[in-house]
Amino acid sequence: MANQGRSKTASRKNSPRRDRSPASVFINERRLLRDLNAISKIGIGSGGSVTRLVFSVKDLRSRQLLMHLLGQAGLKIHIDRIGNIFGRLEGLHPNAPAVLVGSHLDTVMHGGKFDGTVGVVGALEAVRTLKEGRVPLASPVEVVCFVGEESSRFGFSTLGSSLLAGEITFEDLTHAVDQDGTKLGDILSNMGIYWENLASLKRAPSTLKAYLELHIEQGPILEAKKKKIGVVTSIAAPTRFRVIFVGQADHSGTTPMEMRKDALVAAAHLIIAIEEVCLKFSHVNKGRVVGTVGALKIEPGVINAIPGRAELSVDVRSIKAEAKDRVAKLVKSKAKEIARVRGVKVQFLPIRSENPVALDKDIGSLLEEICEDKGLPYEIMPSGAGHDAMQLAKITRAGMIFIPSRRGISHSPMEWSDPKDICLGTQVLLETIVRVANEAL
Ligand code: HGY
Ligand code: MN
Ligand code: MN
Repeated sequence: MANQGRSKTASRKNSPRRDRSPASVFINERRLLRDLNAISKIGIGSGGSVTRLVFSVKDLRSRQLLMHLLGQAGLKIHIDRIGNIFGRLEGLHPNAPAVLVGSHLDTVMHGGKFDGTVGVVGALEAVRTLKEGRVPLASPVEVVCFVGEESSRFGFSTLGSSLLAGEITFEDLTHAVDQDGTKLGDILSNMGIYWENLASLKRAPSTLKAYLELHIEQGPILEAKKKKIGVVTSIAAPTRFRVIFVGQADHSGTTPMEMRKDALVAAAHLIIAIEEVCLKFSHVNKGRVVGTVGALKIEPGVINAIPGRAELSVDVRSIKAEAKDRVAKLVKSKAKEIARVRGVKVQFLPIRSENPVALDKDIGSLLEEICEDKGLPYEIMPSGAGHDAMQLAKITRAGMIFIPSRRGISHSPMEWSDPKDICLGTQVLLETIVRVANEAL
């Protein structure tokens, strides 16, 4: 969903006064891009795509490299029970709530080099630079890499940050299953995480001062408007579920057309209907809604048998909760009508339904201030993509910085951001960390 944005003209309303002197240190651009390239090489495949699905060997390898880099930077490493990685830089007041800065390293299947990785490596470079420059920080600062931000493997997104925010119950994981039938709940149990101790993964909000995330826009607005920075106001949220049509597997040669109960044809009608419903909701003010069927499983899935079973994944998103819920409901009633007309059965398996999240206005004002002080053209805008910040926003003040995506492309080997923009975004992140960490406690 393209992010709608607005340029800020009038100078900002009276946000709290802060020390506005620019940071006295500058990131090491060569080192930042070196680390970005090193991590991006892990999981590289055909056509320059990157695949690091959560809990895969490639995902774990990228996290190993990150831990090596955090150690090299002299940060104190901590890993929580699900595997979220933290690299801590102590502040003048070690018991003060910490500023968390980071993102994720797992990717979609055949994804790009920048989604998530820019935010983790940018956070590392900013904090490493602050440490080297001995910049006084009242609060501690922690680089964080969250586990399983992408929903690609289990249909369940922002796993590590949701657990940290205490936002998951074991029921939520019921239908979180991958293509091979591996259940997310089983993986967690093997890690010693059960419903009884799920709450123990929650980080006490009192230990957090704020969360900051640098991320590629994954949309076309910044490039189209020739802006360098996106100040993110809110994050769209998904309602995700699986739809299973069950008809009758049969002989593709002997079964007359009028006698078929073809589950795949039913699914095809629903896929078209989802596009039609979402196009009707494409009016921005009513709350643009996007709907995607990204995965389809057919049984028996052979050339000479009529599909008896078709399972499709549905991902409906909007920045407006009521619009999203309305479309999700329409999709389900459409599926029931298709099933009735075509004489097949239909079943719905809920995965997760979340509400859009507003980010912290004060951090937003701070980001505007920094962009104005640096003379950077910026855009105030929502995010159509989901991010770990949407979970952190539930337990602390959260802010996001976007940098442009070429032609708005993401979740594809074509995903690309200009190294100059990555460096600029990282410097803005560094300045933001300093000001938030030194805000009056
Ligand atoms: O799927 C998303 O919105 C994000 O890229 N994880
Ligand atoms: Mn993504
Ligand atoms: Mn991401």
